[in-house]
Amino acid sequence: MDLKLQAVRAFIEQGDDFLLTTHVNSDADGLGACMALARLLRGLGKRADIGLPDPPAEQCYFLAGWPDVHHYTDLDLSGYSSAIIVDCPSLDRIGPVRENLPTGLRILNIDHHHGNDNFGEINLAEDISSTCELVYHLVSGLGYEIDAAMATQLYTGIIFDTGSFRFSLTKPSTFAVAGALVQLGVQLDDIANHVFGNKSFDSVKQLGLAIDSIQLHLADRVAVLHLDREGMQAGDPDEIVNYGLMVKGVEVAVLLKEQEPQRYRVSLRSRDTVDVSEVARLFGGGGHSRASGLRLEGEASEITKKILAEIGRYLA
Ligand SMILES: [Mn+2]
Repeated sequence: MDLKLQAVRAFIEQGDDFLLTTHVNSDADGLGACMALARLLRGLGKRADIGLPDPPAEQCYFLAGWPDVHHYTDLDLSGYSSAIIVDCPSLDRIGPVRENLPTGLRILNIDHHHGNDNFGEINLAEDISSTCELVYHLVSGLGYEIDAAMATQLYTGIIFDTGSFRFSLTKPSTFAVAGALVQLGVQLDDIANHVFGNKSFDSVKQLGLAIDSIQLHLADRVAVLHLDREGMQAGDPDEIVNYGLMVKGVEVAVLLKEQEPQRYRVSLRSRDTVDVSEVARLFGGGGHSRASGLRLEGEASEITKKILAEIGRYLA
């Protein structure tokens, strides 16, 4: 792992005001990493603000620094000379924040997505469980202190992105980092309760709707779940797609989410054999080999047909 420690140290030492942001529809990994880095920078006497393209990931509400998480329009972006952009394979993932970045901004890109396009002055893109794991390696490599609050921010991102250490990108190093974070004072059960046991009544009902919609295709190896406009009223539930993989024999799960009339965000999850990032890229999306996403417009039945045709080519 090349952490480019000297370059990152210079980037931090030479900047005074840092903007931190992550992808649209932020999650606990991206936001946890932003929160940990903001805490680090403030501890060093720097100005560090988190400005997100849309509402923050709710799983992070209990973390230190939550009241300081802003929508980007609440900040004057022209006032920053440095930015740290996390958990994004490309700059367009930060949505409307991108057009509002000041010219001459120095960018540090910290990410763990396959196919990161190396935007930014310094790029740390590693094949690793989570951006939060990468941030741990970086902060400890630089020799900065990690307190219990920062450890909690990082641990939250790690358990979120690894599905509690279940997904294939979970490596021995992930457990080593988690062990170190527990040593630093992380309360495992408390975090799990906040992250996984804190859903609204409406979002649990939404899960029921999605499960009720499940259909199997391609010799029962692909599960498709569908939430229409009405089903989406409780919010955008990325993790529901994983329920498709609970079905025995299913290799790929697909969740269609109708965000605007006939405009869908589609989440893909793969158990083992299919690289769903390749499928997503065929439609202009992206992600990881086991978890990816894309957007398509049209009727749900047509979208399902198109995606199944491509998945079918990968299901040998
Ligand atoms: Mn991530």
